[in-house]
Amino acid sequence: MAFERVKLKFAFDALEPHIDAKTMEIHSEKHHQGYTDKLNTAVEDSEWADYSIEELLGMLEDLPDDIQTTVRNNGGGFANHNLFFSTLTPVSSDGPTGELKESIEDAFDSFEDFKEEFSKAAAGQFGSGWAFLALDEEGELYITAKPNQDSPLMDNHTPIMGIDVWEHAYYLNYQNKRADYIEAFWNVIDWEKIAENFEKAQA
Ligand code: MN3
Repeated sequence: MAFERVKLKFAFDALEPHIDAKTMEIHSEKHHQGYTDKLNTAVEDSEWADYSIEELLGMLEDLPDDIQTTVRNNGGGFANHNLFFSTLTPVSSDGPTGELKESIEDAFDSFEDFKEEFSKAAAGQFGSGWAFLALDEEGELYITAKPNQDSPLMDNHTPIMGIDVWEHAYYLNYQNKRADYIEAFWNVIDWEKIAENFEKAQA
């Protein structure tokens, strides 16, 4: 079965003024769709189409040379944007609660410290890429930045939250001011969905 991208649960303009409608539309309908289409084209009619995206990205070096780079870039883009778009919401709460909150405080001392470290990773990623909150093989939370469309899935870790810092994610509204976009991102995070990702990753 072909890979299908996560669709937005809200209107393109629902995240304004934090993320503008045009950016959401192009990002979701064009960029994310483009990664998805290219991933599907690369694996169609092959045994690789039967694997999950998590499996494919976790075994990149086992893939044939002629599709490895395409799966890395477009499979990575497919997975990263599924995570990104599924964890955005127009009705964001102040932050995590319950077990996720406790685990974040255990790992980063406080939610404020976590926020600061995550924002710093996103701001510090040179050029196009992402910052993630992920679980390692021990189930420990950590923050990492990755270039291009690379993902913690490529280390067989599980990302539960991510911010896209490619210019296509913010340039229309923020131009060169990536820090302002990162600051605005904290207003549109779906903490319930991230808690759900956290729970699944631990299982
Ligand atoms: Mn993007």
